[in-house]
Amino acid sequence: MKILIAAEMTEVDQLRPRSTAPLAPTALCYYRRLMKTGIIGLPLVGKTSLFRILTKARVEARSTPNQAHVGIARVPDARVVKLAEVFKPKKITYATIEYVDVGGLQKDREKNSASLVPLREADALAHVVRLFENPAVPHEPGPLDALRDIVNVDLELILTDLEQCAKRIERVEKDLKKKKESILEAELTLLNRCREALESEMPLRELEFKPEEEKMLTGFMFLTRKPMLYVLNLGDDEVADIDRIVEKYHLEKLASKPRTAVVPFCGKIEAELSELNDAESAEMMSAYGLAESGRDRLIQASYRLLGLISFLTCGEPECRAWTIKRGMTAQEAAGAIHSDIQKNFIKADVVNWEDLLKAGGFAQAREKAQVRLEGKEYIVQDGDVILFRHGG
Ligand SMILES: Nc1nc2c(ncn2[C@@H]2O[C@H](COP(=O)(O)OP(=O)(O)OP(=O)(O)O)[C@@H](O)[C@H]2O)c(=O)[nH]1
Ligand SMILES: [Mg+2]
Repeated sequence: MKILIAAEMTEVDQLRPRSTAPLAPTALCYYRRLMKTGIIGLPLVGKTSLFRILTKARVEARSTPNQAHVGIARVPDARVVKLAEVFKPKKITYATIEYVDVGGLQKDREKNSASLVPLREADALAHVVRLFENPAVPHEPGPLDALRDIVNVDLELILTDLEQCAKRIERVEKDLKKKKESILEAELTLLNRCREALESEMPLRELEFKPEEEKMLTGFMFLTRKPMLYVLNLGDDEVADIDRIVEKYHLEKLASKPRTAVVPFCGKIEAELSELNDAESAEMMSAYGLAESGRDRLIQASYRLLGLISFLTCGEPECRAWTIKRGMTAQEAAGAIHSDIQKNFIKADVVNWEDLLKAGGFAQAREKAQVRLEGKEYIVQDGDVILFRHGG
């Protein structure tokens, strides 16, 4: 038996870089690829500006339907920063998520199909809703109206899913006429339920499915099944009201729907902040009365909406946040580091990050009996600091 320290984890990880190819969607390997959020919205609402702010990528203004921008954002994590003050590691590594920026949705549904391809592969969607006035930048639907734009874009996604659903129903019905198969019958029942919801303009993310149904739906990559983050892109004159924006635009009902979140954001201010150093941006934020950066809030909201949490590893070589799905066991979480550690898992030493920080190190936390020895079925909590014991 040996206790794995952070240095070994990093080496193992570097020796066998993770594949970026899509993996089978089983719970165990789900998190070993980057989780992806697709940015959508009407034309000229600030999608690419948001993409630039999130990923700090320098991309040109417009992405075309066939040329999506793809970039990675670091998930801000104050816990890792604070722990690094104690462990003074050579390296800090944050969790990451991916964003994809596609062209604006058009009225012509045919033209949209190319934009929608990269979105199908996304794990969640972020819909940028324009609420900033800018006479130099037209807004085709007319005067600003958040709810109207949300309903229209959702309808576009609903119609796309409905088309796909109807096509598959037709195919399954044909096959069933030739030969009765219980698996096809189950699929037909499920698809009919989806069609019914879509026909009543309800996105599939609002439906509850059993795990086996969920599995059946995975292959369809329905757009309205993906968790949805509505990003309200405010004008800078509204930033003082940022905490009351959801009520101001009567979006409370929307915000309370399942697998849905609403985050107000001021693209113009955030774009300026992203050009500044830490001290300057803190000064600018306080001038606007902002408690935290919108960029950080948005990335964290994306992370949560994807159902992700982070556990941490701390040592002299590296303090690191690792991504797992909420509800994963200690043994499954070990697989985020390396499949061998998962396979040969014995036990996990677990301590809450804040207890570790207050104690000032593992030895001190052990003395206070704050480090628990957990087995493979332990459900990992967000912010757990873990040392895996493994054989092999
Ligand atoms: N005033 C103001 N202007 C903005 C804001 N966000 C974007 N713009 C301007 O709006 C225009 C379009 O911004 P983009 O980020 O390219 O919008 P987009 O949604 O990616 O546009 P398409 O990809 O062409 O659909 C640019 O001229 C931006 O400078 C904002 O928050 N406030
Ligand atoms: Mg764009």
